[in-house]
Amino acid sequence: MLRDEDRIFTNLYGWHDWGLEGARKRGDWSTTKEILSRSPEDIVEDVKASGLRGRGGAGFPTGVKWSFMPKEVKDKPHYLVVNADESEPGTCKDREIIRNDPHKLVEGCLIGGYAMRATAAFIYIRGEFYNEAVRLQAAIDQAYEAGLIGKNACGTGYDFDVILHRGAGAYICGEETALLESLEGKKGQPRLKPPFPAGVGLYGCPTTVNNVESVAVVPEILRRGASWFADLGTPKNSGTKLFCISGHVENPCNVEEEMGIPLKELLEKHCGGVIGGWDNLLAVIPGGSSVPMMPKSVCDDVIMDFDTLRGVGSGLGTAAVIVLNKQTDIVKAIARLSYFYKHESCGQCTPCREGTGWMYRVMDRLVRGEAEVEEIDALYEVTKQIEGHTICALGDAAAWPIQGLLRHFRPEVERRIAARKAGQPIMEAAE
Ligand code: L3W
Ligand code: SF4
Repeated sequence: MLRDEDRIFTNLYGWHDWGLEGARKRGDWSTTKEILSRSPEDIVEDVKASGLRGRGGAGFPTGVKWSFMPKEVKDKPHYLVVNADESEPGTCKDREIIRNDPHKLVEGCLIGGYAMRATAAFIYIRGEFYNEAVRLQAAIDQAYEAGLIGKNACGTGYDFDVILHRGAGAYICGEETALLESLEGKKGQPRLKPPFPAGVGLYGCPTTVNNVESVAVVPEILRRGASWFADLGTPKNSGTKLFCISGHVENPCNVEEEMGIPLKELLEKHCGGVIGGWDNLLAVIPGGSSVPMMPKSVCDDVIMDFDTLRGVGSGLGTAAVIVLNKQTDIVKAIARLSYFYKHESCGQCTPCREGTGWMYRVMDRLVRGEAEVEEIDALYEVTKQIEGHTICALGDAAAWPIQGLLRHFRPEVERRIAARKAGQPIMEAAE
């Protein structure tokens, strides 16, 4: 269990002042000038040593990503871009940081930007987060007024701007290169990678795109020391993590916990447990809708970190834990996700554009049992044809929930088809 003194987000629930004065009382913006007196390389090495892995879904080591940026500024400026387009179903953690602890993000932008020799940070915030955008802009304005950012930031001689940009409601703009296109004023469609943003990013300049939580924890890591963060969690999965727990638990919530906490402990300690008790659990989607679900048998002993969850065929993703109990219509739930991915596909590549629509139409029929058993194999085959064959990860994300359904709950899908043919009721909950 995470000790209170190791908690980074001490205002997660907004019980205290979000503004500069409150943030300073919680330790934000203290010793920032000293941190900026260190060399950029030194800061990057510390972030590497902390073991921090990206909190936006991929879990890529943050310090390593920063080290991909050119070591000198030549003909083009460097940029930091913060991905605040939080749209992954189930995910609502960056929203709370922005609402209640926006100065952690602004200070993180300054320090991260300095470490990558950037002239500015662009924060791309989900368009629907209107109130959060207002709050974040107010925090940015406070930081400018106090001389913490802008010209001669924190009295260091370093000039650094923070610019907030609102998105317009497309999930795909959370993909880092679609986000860059959108920021440039173009249609938000992913670019082919490589080149990665560190080589060719915003306006063709070296750019690093980081998630809100990844950036917001950096000041605390540098203040408390890389080894403090590295000692929390499990090997190669260090630190604390914000978990967003939704679905069939007594008390859905956001909570900061140590990486590697057992799933059962997470749900029972913070959420009052599964509705109907642990034995009433059907499955958990542990990392936002884009990762495959885990049946209860896996949930019993699993711990919550990137490598363990990948090892059991799922993923930590954004750590948005979606709990499904035995009263869930699991086929309908996955069909709803299929609709989401069909709706959000940018349409740029054929397997995703055509495949997401095709998968949704089959899933929609399977909910009612209106299919032939042979179509189950065809559906699985189509998911395999999409997986790994598209420009961005949305294709995989659309395929994986269906693969998870067919892997773990195929008997329920077959039962519906048989029930339909026999004229029996279809909508029974799966066992
Ligand atoms: C330079 C190389 N840079 C990798 C960088 C790359 C990116 C990061 C990770 O997608 C996943 C996705 C969602 N030289 C590099 C390099 N990089 N090799 O490292 O890259 P990648 O491709 O592994 O992931 P990604 O494109 O960032 C993120 C999944 O997370 N997801 C989360 C969705 C989250 C939201 C949200 O609301 N926050 O939508 C959940 O599972 O499906 O697979 O920066 O440039 N050689
Ligand atoms: Fe667009 Fe889908 Fe292709 Fe991604 S996989 S680029 S969302 S069509």
